[in-house]
Amino acid sequence: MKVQSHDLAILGGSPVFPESLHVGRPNVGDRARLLERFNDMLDRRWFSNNGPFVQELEQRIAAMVGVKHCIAMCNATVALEITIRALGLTGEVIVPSFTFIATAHALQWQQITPVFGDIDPVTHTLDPKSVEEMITPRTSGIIGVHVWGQPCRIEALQEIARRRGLALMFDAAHAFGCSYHGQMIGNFGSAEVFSFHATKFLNSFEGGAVVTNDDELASQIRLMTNFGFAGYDNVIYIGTNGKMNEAAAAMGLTSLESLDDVVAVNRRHYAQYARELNGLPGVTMFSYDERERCNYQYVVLEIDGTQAGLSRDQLMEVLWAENILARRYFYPGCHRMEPYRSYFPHAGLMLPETNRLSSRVLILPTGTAVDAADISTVCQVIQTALAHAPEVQDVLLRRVMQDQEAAD
Ligand code: T4K
Repeated sequence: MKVQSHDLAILGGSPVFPESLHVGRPNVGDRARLLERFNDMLDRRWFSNNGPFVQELEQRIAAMVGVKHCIAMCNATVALEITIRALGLTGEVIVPSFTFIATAHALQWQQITPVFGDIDPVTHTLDPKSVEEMITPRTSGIIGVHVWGQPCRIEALQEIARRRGLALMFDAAHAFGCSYHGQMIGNFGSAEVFSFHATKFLNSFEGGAVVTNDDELASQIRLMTNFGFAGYDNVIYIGTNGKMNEAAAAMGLTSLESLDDVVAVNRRHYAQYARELNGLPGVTMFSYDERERCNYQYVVLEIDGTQAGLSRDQLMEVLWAENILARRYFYPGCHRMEPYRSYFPHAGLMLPETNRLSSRVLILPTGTAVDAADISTVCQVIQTALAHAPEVQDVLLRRVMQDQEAAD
């Protein structure tokens, strides 16, 4: 299908997709196997509290990542909260602002101040130089985020943490199945946290896990995840309820079994996007290191509005008009969301790269819910819109003026 300028919905045509094309559609895996597992679970009448599926999932993840301990949890946000607490973090902790809000909230939720470091424009992860600048006497730790599954500058962060006596952990929500210098993500810092949310590479509907090689930390986290119970009627620690249930673990196991297929699809889509968008002025695709293992779960564009002729937000309007629901992760940055915006109104002055990237980044649909024809259509919409940027600009500016008049 060739998309001409008069076909563009923003210029009066009909949307190319009659139904929404989402970023983050879950991968389903082997449905029959999942239902079989649900039946087993129902027959067993064991639905939660360290059931056999949870134990199997933990063992298989630990083996795949090559870590000593895996503690499955209800989601990555609670997993972050528990890990932060188990590590004894207090005062201030340095995190990127360019992350999902959960990274910052997991700290603030327990009265620890997230101090936002800037990012490296190449890796989109914490810039070690900025981390150094943010350290104060109140700093107790650093949380690096492997955004898009792209590993942080791990050695540099390790070196700072060691030299300054700080704890180091990683939010690896995006990075299941990824490696750094040949070693699987999950082995770095004191602990790493994966997300198995529906939109993630490995999905358990909702879920997450903490992985660590530290025996003591692992047993503390396990206790905290189950109210501090060390056996019936015996609470030996403060805890919460972070448990993964059996239905989630059944989905997690089924998803784990289809990961090779999912990564093959993601990789093919990533290569197709790279090919079909290649050479478009002002459009750069985030590229993954082919020497490492990678899940290719995110297709990330960076739009330079001056060169492209349309800003990221304008291009997004074009795509949404076609029912292509591209996303602006992680706009506008945690520091410009509440409560941080009110707490630290000037934080942005220290975050030029975060501000720049969050105004330029656009995530496109991938995964098993889209096919090669969908991707070609998405790419053609982008090409046609940019080739007719002045007309598109005109329509969008007129819309803004009309909206303003209506508001006055
Ligand atoms: N750290 C980082 C770096 C993270 O990115 C995240 C989560 C976390 C920590 C916390 O992990 P969890 O506590 O969630 O385990 C989505 C996800 O909800 C969120 O898990 C994820 N990061 C973030 C990057 O993306 P939203 O605000 O985009 O959610 P939502 O509901 O708009 O879903 C995204 C898209 O997926 C939609 O376009 C629709 C589609 N979708 C979603 C669901 C749930 C489906 O098609 N089917 C579905 O079942 O945050």
